[in-house]
Amino acid sequence: MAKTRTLIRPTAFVDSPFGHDGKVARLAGGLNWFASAELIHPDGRRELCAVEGIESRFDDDLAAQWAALTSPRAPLVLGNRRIALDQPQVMGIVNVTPDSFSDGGQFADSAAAAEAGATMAAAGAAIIDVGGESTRPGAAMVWEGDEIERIAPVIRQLATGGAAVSVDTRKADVMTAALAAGARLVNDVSALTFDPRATEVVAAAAVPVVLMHHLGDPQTMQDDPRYDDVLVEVYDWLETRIAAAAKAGISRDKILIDPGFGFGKTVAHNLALMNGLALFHSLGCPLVIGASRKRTIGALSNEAPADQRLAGSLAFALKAAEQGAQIIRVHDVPEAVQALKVWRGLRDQALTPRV
Ligand code: 8Y7
Repeated sequence: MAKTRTLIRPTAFVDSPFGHDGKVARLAGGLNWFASAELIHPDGRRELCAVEGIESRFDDDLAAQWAALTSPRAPLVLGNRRIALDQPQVMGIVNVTPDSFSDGGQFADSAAAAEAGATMAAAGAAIIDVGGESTRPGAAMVWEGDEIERIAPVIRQLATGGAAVSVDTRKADVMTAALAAGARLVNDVSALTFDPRATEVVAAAAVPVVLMHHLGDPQTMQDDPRYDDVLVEVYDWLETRIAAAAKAGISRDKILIDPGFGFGKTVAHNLALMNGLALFHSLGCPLVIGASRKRTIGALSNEAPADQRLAGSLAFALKAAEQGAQIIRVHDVPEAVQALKVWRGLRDQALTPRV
């Protein structure tokens, strides 16, 4: 894919903006300030630029990227809930599947699954993401009717109890059933590319949607994925998907983006995405990231199995927070919430002017 433009990746994060007027910029209205940006040129060249005076380098396109990068994100409205996006929020995972890779088959029935979701909400998860089809590498497809039967009662019970619920699905009919059951956010790992009717369902319901990058389909996505520059290619792909969704009538302020950790990526690709995550804020959408219990953690820790990847999951959650990710999708909610509260305490201390 030909790259024709320069991108801006925030880097050199500082503890505090105080005393650094004009030398630092605030990332997406959140808790992070940065002193430099890496300009990623079309030929792949990286150029480090101080924030001070960086405007002198801007053409119209870079000025628009900069405005998106440094403007606050509006709160996410899910039914009668408002989720502030000026700080990282936790999305708790409830998989109602017999074969999810890390927690498959853990629930005896829908009441037990809903109970687990309610416990996550009580522990501080802002959103509960309910899914009925495993999208792990090599997973088989699930028939819509089965998927609906698995998730609808769980969503209904959680929504009735007051939780903000998202539905993890790629299928229009499942989205429709989930929205009728009370889900208020669609999390589509195919970014509305899997089911030709999914876009209209989301547009008509006027609910927010997470558009996630992936390469290939779940059956084959881990067969030798290749990129020339994973960060730039995922960025361009998400930008194209945002434009397509907007053209189809989904309001831009209802679009969230996710680089799709583990979806058609090698360990090196995943790490490059995590290190460069702040780049994606110039797309102007809240950023969702899910690395919880994923294989990259095993690859970096002597092949620890999925149920022994909590510490690595927390390391990635903190890295994501540091790069301004607004929503962090996790299995282990109390642990992630605690880690982020400590991170938040550190940020608040640094952001309190000395007296
Ligand atoms: C992600 C996801 C999965 C992710 C978003 C798993 C459904 C595999 N991963 N949704 N879903 N982002 N937005 O490990 O990374 O949970 S399934």
